[in-house]
Amino acid sequence: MKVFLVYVRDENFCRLLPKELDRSNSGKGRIKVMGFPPLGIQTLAPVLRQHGHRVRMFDTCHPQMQAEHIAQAVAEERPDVIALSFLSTTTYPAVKSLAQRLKLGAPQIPIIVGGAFATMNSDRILGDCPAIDCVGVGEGEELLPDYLSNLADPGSVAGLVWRNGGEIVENVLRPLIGDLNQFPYPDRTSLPIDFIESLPLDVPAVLSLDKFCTMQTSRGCPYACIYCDIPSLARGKWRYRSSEHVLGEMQQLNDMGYRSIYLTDDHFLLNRKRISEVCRGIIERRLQFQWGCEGRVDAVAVDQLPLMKKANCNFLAFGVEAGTQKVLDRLNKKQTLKQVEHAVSEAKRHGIARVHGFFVIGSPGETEEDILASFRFAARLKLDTFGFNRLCVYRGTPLWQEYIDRGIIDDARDWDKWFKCSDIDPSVLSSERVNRRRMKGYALLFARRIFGRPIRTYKLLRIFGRHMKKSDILKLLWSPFRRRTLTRKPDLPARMIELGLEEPERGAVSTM
Ligand code: B12
Ligand code: SF4
Repeated sequence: MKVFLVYVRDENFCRLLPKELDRSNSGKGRIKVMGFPPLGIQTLAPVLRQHGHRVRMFDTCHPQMQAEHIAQAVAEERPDVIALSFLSTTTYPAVKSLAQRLKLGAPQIPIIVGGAFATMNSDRILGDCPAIDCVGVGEGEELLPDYLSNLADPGSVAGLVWRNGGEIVENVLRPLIGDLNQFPYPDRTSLPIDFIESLPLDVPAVLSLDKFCTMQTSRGCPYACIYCDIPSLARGKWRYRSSEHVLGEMQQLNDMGYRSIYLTDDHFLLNRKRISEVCRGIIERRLQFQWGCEGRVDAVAVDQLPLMKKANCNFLAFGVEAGTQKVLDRLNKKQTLKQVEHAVSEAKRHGIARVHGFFVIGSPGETEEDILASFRFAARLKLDTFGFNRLCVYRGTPLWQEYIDRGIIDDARDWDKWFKCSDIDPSVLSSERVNRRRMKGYALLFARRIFGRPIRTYKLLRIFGRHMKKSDILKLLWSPFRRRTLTRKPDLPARMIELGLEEPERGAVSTM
């Protein structure tokens, strides 16, 4: 069968590399993009080929892979199935409009969608968008080939949610894949796109012009932070590929010339032994790339950090989240400030070049003083970079359920939205106050950095300065103080819209 695999992007998180930065040679017909590769479709393509299917991939970050081009390719090549892949709530409107367009041109070709948001909202999507014929819930490696073999009998495909006439049918849940080592490595060559190691921000922040890709060595996370839907997506399990399988892929990437790899694992740092095996393998094989990953501070196998450094790990991102224990506990983060300090200082002591801290502000119960405490805490830590985002709530998280229980969110009407907590929750400071505190906090943090650690700050700016214009570095430094304009702004819950409220009724709804 012929299958079109289309990755639909959130355009806030990718950019074409500006011409003036495009110094190295790309192959003929290839473009350069600052962003993350579409690992979902790159993973599924070779699996489908192994089953004997022909696959064509599209990624909407490519200027020649926009809705009209995909529609034209559908008309010319008449694939048997169109599979749309996307990650988050923010991309759903684009997926819907693409599905409608493709369906209009080729009503007989089935359209199946999958990915994190689709998994959490399968029945709602089918109820909402007639152009989409079915949703694949969860991992696609076994589900998609099964679906292709049973196009005439969708009822037999575990994990499929589909439309039987007017009725939405949810088949039995497909079990999680037991052995993640059984699949071929992702296809990173068929798309005519070279991804550049960069921060996908509104200012082009290119970190290196090295060949860059992402890789996933494990899936899931056993924790239950209230704002995260990974535990629900991965059913509370952490599953991993063997170190040999991971090293095989790393060897391939190394031989293909990749020199920068980002591990998109939800929690890479969970298993000491595995980290050790992977790192030793990288060292023994003399693999050339630099790599980075994310993880929890309490899991850092401190004794592995020297080995990680030796194995060319140059970036570590920690979910720090807050600088007060009160807020950490409210978020059910199950970590202490002491653990944060320890992990960050050990990572720096062992020479990890860039240690990043993810923070959230505007959490339930957080005061202005708590926000400032987070900035002060960040200033004390030896972090190289940090991001302070306002806490958001997505369907599938414990916080979403809490908001339903508190009467803030109406699941039936709000399911396809995402919210900044400060816009909807009366127990959260108003967005205006959060933003004001953030500006103050950033000013404090920058001042402490520049005057307290001038050499480190200079070195860091030099990393950015290698590929960025001075004016862009200034813009980047200034960006925390500017208002960001997202293509799709967060919504308000149906209840607030109905009542004509632009702010939650602070004090009127009970807090938990
Ligand atoms: C890397 C990453 C990013 C990267 C972007 C990656 C990219 N390609 O553009 C960056 C940092 C830019 C990013 C940004 C954002 N992200 Co993000 N991201 C991730 C992360 C950590 C890994 C994604 C990944 O590489 N997975 C590996 C591949 C192999 O998995 P996959 O794509 O899911 O594909 C598998 C299945 O889903 C399925 N599948 C996929 N497509 C299809 C299609 C069909 C037809 C079928 C049957 C199956 C199928 O099969 C694949 C193999 O099993 C995930 C967490 C996660 N575990 O998924 C969060 C995650 C997807 N992101 C999330 C969010 C919220 C965002 C942002 C909105 C954050 C923000 N507010 O700024 C933005 C918007 C992203 C967007 N829409 O493009 C949430 C989504 C929650 C939700 N309900 O919406 C997640 C789940 C994280 C979380 N903790 O909640 N993200
Ligand atoms: S935020 Fe991180 S630690 Fe918390 S549940 Fe999600 S993946 Fe796990």
